[in-house]
Amino acid sequence: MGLLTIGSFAKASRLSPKALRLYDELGLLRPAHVDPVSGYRFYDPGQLERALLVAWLRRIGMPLARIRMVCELPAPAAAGEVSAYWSGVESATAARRDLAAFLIDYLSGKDAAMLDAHKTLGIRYAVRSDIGLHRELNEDSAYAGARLLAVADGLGGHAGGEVASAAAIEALRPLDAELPAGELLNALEHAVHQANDSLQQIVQTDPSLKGLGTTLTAMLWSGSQLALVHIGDSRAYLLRDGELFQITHDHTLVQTLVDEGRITLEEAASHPQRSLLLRAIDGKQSAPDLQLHDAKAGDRYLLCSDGLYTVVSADRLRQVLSTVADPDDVVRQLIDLANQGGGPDNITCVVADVVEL
Ligand SMILES: [Mn+2]
Repeated sequence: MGLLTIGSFAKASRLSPKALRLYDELGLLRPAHVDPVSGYRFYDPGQLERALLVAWLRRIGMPLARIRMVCELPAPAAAGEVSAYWSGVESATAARRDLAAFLIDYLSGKDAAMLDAHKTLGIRYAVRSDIGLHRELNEDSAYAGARLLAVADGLGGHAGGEVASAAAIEALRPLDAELPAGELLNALEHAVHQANDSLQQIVQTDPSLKGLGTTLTAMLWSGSQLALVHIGDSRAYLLRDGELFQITHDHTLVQTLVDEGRITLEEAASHPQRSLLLRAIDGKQSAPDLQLHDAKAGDRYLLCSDGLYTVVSADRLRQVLSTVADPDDVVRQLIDLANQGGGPDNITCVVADVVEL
């Protein structure tokens, strides 16, 4: 079969000639031949598959630069890339859905009515961080105040981890103040960007710290609303009505493999690359997950670094969280459990009870 004109190829691929010209300019799909005199583009029928792939990827909203990358990959790797792109879309959509739900309530006047009803909600909290039994430094940092709770787990070694996690907490600290509920997510996102900027500056000032980074999982309260920001593999859990829910999603390679059905949770626990992070605040770019929740009296939240949950099972966490009343006792017992389990890593826990004052 001979070459197709751009018109016939457009018809066969259901892409417009205008789109085909754009893809050519972007290097996504070069014509098989361009007439040197007329400049007309001609396509090989064998290019149809790639054209369709480009069209499908466009339809799911993938940016052109990423499409170019996917097109160059062998099929299994391309499948993984599409899957990763789509989880990103879903988590961004979830954050927007929560914000939209909040705005609907807010604009319907529900929030004004609830403000009074919930003025009496507050939190009782405790925080504890422990070096564990095998590390020379504690690279975790944490914060707990009346409106802000945060855990950060630094990475990078050579004291870089400590510096990074402390910088993330420093960027958040000013948020522990009265904020309107509508500003919680913006404030958290802004603080993450500031943390990212300050890591960038730290590395510029001291290049030996290159490679430093930190996880961050933090919650901010206002009235009956609670906003959560999360990046990396520290976690937030909610204990409600005796059940324990993990409300953050680990940004790790193994979690992605589990999500894609390639390995089981049990295999993830012993995977050689189980600590490999796909996202962190590292001074380059930071794309945190953001969520909004309704606070309810009786809820208990746990924020922790991976030094806790890799050693202490979810069952055991639930048991302690649901039977020990005082947050101070809870964090102490959880850290003891992690150390009894070998304490391979730094362990940091923040526990907060939502209470009627
Ligand atoms: Mn850790």
